[in-house]
Formats: sequence, C-alpha cells, structure tokens
Amino acid sequence: NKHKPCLIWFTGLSGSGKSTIANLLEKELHKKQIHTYTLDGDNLRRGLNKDLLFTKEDRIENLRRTAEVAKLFIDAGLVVIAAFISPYNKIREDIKAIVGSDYYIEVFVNTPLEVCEQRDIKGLYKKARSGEIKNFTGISSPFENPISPTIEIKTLKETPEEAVSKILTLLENKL
Ligand code: GGZ
Repeated sequence: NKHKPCLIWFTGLSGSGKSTIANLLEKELHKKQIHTYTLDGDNLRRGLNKDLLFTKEDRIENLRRTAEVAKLFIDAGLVVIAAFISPYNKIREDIKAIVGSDYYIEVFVNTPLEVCEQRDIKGLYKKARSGEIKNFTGISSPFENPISPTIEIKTLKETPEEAVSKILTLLENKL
C-alpha cells in the first residue's frame, strides 16, 4: 500500500485519552497494510530517556529526543504515531521543525482537566494534589493549549472511533 511517511503527534493531559485514540488509529492503519510505529512515554521513558524526569528541561529533552527518533522512522518510511503530554507550544513548534512541517500532523486531545482528574485512572492526580508527585501537568506544572492543531478531538463529544475516522480522513487526503 502506497503512502507517505509522517508523524501523527498526540498532545493532551495525562488521562485525556491520547493512548486510547493512538492505539485505535494504529489498528486501523494496520488494516490498510500501512506500517506504523508508536512512540509513547512507556517505551521512551523506560529506555532511551530513562535519565529524564518531569522538570521543564527534562520534558523538553524527552520530546526533542523523541522527535529525532520519529524523524529516523520517517526516513525509514513509517507512519509514526506519538502520544506525549508535550505541554509547551514552543516544544511542539520545535518537534514540527525537527521532522519538517510537511510531515507533521498535530492532534490535540482536548479533555477538560476536571474530567481527567475525576476519572483519575491511575490515581496520579490524587498523588499530585497531595504533593506526593511534584510537577504534575495540570496541577503543579502548566499545560499550554495548542494554538493551531491540525485536528482537535473533544473527547466529551466524540468517541475514539469518531476521532480515528477524522484522522483517517485527513490522512487519506494527505498520504
Ligand atoms: C505528568 C507524569 C508525571 C508528571 C509521571 N507530570 O497518564 P500517564 O502517567 O500514563 O502518562 C503520564 C506520563 C507523561 O509522560 P510524557 O513523556 O508524555 O510527558 S511530557 O510530554 O511532558 O514529557 C503520567 C506519567 O508520565 N507521569 N509523573 N509529573 N505526567
């Protein structure tokens, strides 16, 4: 199946639904025989980036290295999916510059903080409120809403399936 390699970058709060949508997207792309690779905090922060924590400097370095890895995978011809909080506009601009703006698709998974905190799937917001986890995004560390994402998903109004079909439609016109 012919397609153009690119980077589909998901940004949003912890618990916003980035991974859910990213994983479903990957499944759908595989059905179309499109080769993908998914980068996320789980595979990057456990390996290449295990020296990094959650200060502003470390997040920026985490995301810079991830973007460089994504660039290599794009060179290898893959559709790269990345799911990171990536809380700063500046770093998202840098990521776009690293891979090249033609290859970069930004998906803002917009779930209100109150909703992420209410769900608190992993109990991290509770720990952030109590101070057990420092520099937690949305609580004690900032999240800057993307200024002009390629796609915005409002998870309160759209199912993961609807979100994925929106992304696939964009890709079909682009790939
Ligand atoms: C934010 C944190 C923190 C702090 C641990 N702040 O919901 P999760 O658990 O599975 O995903 C979050 C993940 C965020 O890592 P990223 O590499 O995506 O962040 S960034 O783009 O800002 O570099 C969360 C967990 O790590 N986690 N401590 N203090 N999220």
